Amino acid sequence: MTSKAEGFSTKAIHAGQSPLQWSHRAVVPPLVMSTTFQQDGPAEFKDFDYGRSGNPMRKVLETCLAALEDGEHCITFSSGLGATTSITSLLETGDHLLAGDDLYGGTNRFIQNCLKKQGITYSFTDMTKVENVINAIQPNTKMVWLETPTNPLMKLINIKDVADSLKSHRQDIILVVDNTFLTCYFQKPLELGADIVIYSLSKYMNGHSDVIMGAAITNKHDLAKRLRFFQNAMGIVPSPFDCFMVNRGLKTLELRMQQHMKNSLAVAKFLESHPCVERVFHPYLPSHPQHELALKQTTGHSGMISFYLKGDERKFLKELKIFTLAESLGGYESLAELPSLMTHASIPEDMRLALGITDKLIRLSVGIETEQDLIADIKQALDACQ
Ligand code: P1T
Repeated sequence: MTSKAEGFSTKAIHAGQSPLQWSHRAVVPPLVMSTTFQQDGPAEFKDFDYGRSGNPMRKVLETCLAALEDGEHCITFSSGLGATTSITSLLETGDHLLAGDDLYGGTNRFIQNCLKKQGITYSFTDMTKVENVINAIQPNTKMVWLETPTNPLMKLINIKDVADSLKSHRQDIILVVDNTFLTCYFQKPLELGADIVIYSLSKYMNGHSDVIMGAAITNKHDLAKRLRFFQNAMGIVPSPFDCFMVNRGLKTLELRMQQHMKNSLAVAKFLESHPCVERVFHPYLPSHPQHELALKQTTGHSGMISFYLKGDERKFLKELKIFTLAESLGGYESLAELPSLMTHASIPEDMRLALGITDKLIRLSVGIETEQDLIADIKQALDACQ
């Protein structure tokens, strides 16, 4: 691809995928399943030697993902939590990790259980106020970890403010931003000062709820080199077939995200108007406390909404016909779930309740079905749960 082609979808379709790269000129990147590659002599190989260390399809996907993020290096992993394992392996015994207080339940559980075993300490703080971050920094803090918007409360964290004040304070702290909820189509954390962007590619990036995968993207060569080493040495690699699927999913990321945005805003506005709904969280609603920051920091929002229900939550979830009751998010299909019992059940109860993750908090992943059908489905379930 020439350097002039800079449109998002042009990059998604062409970056690192010129048919000139392979002798048969296939337009769709070839899926190579081979786990090993012939060598001319011992340790004399071309691009690949063994499938865990690298393979053609993974290289295509990583090149495309780096281009979409406007980043230099992308390293993929067998899941989002695999990426988390690798990134936190940059820490040493005795280091401290400071994390946002509202995170995906699995990430929270990882921090509270797996880091301790390695002698790494951690604390959580509400990062919606940048001064909280600075006040919580300890002499041994080596990493700051945040999601924005947060899962499941859709709180926003000002990435640039956090990055600027961290760097003016201490240069050696690695700022990690989980961009799973918005993707590089709506938010570019590296441009705002993050050192590493982490993804669960299982969500919007793949977009079809049929692959579990994660990625780390960075402009820092030293960090990339170490993450690449962990990817291979720890063996947390994605399969060539899954890489093919995610690369294919990226082709429609722009179209899907536009439709997720349109549908989620329509559903959010409808929810706000319904008497059975207490409060709605969607950053592009003017009622969102950080709506101004959303307009400044992002170019749109995905299909993620959470809201407090006044009625019976089990009845509401049972009545839904088009929305499926299931964990996960970011696929073309609409999903609904109850974070307190599902995605965030692993968070200690006191922490969950202090955050406001009660049994009345419902999370929606609004898909790309027809807008009117989604609203009609929500309406009949709300009407029935009063
Ligand atoms: O599931 P996995 O690919 O390992 O990704 C973990 C992960 C990381 N970061 C965020 C923001 C996430 O939402 C997730 C996974 N989340 C769900 C499965 C969920 O339903 O919220």
